[in-house]
Amino acid sequence: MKVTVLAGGVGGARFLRGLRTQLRKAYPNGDGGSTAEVTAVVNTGDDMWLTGLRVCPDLDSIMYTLGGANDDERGWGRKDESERVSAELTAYGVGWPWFTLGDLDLGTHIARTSFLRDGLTLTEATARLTERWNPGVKLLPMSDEPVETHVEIILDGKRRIVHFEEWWVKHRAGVPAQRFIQVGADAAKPTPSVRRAIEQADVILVAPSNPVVSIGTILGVPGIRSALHEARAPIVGVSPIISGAAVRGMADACLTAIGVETTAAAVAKHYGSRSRGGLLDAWLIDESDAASAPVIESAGIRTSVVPLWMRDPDTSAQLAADALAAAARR
Ligand code: GDP
Ligand code: FO1
Ligand code: CA
Repeated sequence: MKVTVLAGGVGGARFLRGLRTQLRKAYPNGDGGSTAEVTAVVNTGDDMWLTGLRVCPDLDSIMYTLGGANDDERGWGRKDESERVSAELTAYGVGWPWFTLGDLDLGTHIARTSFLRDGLTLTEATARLTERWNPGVKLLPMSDEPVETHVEIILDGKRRIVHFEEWWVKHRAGVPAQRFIQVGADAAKPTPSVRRAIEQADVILVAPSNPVVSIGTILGVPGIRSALHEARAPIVGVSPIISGAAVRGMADACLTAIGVETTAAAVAKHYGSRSRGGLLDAWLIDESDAASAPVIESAGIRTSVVPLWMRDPDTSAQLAADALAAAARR
């Protein structure tokens, strides 16, 4: 059984951790692992060059979470982290003073940059980095070409275009976004591994990730949407919105910017039914949103009502089980 998951950072990571647990239970290999193969196609739109290093926030959130090294309280970066190097960089005026690269995390960025400078693709560099963490999931950047999400904002009356992280972290998404721009997307393509993961999957899951700047960015790589449309596997999405709110983080600011309401039904309609040219065959919504099921069904998307809060490893595994069950109900 091959499962392919479209994923952003924190929501993607928690969902993948649950999926890994669930597949070990449902398809045990007798050795604590699973005979099922999971491939994550990960957003790289948050990536940037910073202090001379290539930083890939979503890939790292997933790698650290599956490797048991993530700072789960903060949501990103390494647990037991220190920030001595970052303080030095700030003293030199290098990097973004509002964006902290921890000492252990910097090790990852230095290693990645070293691999890239040796001529490895980002896909190859990611494989080399993840070897050490034994994630039990194959991590694939959505593309080997750089794609960076930039945001148009109006600051002090002036129109400015800033990197997504500047809007997200420095401004805490508090300045309204006028639009998102995927710099480099025109020249980007899905890697052969991403194409294979989509074509050969038995099930495709859309993690409860940011619909605009995580999943939307993946779908913006020319060729990915059509590959998904033609895939033989059912495509099941999990709503990142519960009771009209982004569970963690500021996804509502992204939805507002593209004119989509912050509701499970509006996000489902935004993705669209695959039978009508969109993305989804089925959509999981929370029990608190059960009343919106008929409206989603009438948009041509089968709807399952289940608990969507990933409170801990058990609830995340149950959510993954529910997504797999929805996929089996074709
Ligand atoms: P990011 O790249 O770190 O912002 O992470 P993602 O794009 O993968 O996911 C962020 C989104 O995940 C948030 O905006 C939430 O809407 C969603 N999310 C976080 N925790 C949960 C949860 O427990 N359940 C559900 N259904 N969604 C969640
Ligand atoms: N988020 C913050 O709120 N503040 C930071 O200083 C910060 C540093 C950082 C460094 C490496 C990394 O991989 C992620 C980091 N994040 C930080 C998280 C990141 O900004 C975002 O939450 C994601 O990119 C959104 O997907
Ligand atoms: Ca992200």
